Amino acid sequence: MAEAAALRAVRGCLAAFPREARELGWTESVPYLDGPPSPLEFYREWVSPNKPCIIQNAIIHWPALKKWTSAYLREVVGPKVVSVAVTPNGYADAVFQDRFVMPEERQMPFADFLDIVEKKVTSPNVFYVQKQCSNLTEEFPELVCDVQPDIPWMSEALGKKPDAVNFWLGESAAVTSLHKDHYENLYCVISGEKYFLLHPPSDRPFIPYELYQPATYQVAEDGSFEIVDEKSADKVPWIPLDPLNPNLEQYPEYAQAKPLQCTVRAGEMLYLPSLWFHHVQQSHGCIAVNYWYDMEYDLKYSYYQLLDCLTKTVKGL
Ligand SMILES: O=C(O)CCC(=O)C(=O)O
Repeated sequence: MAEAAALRAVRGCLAAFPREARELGWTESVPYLDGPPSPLEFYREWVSPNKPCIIQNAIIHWPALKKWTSAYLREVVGPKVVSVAVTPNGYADAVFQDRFVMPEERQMPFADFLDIVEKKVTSPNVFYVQKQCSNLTEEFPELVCDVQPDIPWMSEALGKKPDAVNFWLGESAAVTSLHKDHYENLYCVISGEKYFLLHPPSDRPFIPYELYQPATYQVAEDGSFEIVDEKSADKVPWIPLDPLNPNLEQYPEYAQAKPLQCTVRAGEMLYLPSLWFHHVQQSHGCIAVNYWYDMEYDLKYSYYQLLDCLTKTVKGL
């Protein structure tokens, strides 16, 4: 009996925690800075308190903003074979049919990919250059000189260089499902717009996770997609919920979570702090580059682990 009462008390604390954290820390919308901050200021005002912001006038001098037209990209990287995530529905790395399904990683000339994005060639599938793992430097080194290899004030603030610099170009139907990671993420939009839906780490008690069999999309001979299990791989914990259309009958706690939504426009940079949940969409053909700086595995990380562990325990996952 005493144990049941203790469990109820822990559940109550977890349910109250997101609101308490919100009242202390977050605003209703993502604030704007009108220029790049000093390293110390950025660390003190944003990284240390783990708060997102949109920084204007930080990348407007980058040649990429003017140079990265379709014609230029075709000329510089058109013939190159690059990795493109292909899915039938726009969801790569997402829950589908009770599996965690990863995209087909198709190797194709970049110009063929541009033909699809520009609708010169039609395809029923959804294409997204989103390989991560520093695909800007690994797959598109010809483009690095049009941006920067790192963001100097961030590298100075954190005392390190980014672990990865990624290039993103995709169709509007390509969606990145809600997830979180351990990077301090500086997300720079070169052209078009990105649409972010964010939850602070403190919303963890309201965010459902389930364990899923990992699987990959594979194209069959007739061009249709099969979902093929990665049999030897461990199950993957992932968020099944679509925050734009949440199934509140199945996940009633999510009704209490309050997402922040923001649009990041060409020439702007979003600071997306580590451990924040994010769901990402874009305007058709949007191009972006982001910098992943590994987070500090400090007390913030340990507290999040505790919150995660308590949430899983009371939910029985
Ligand atoms: O731009 C996207 O589609 C996803 C970006 C993302 O999830 C990340 O950088 O962690």
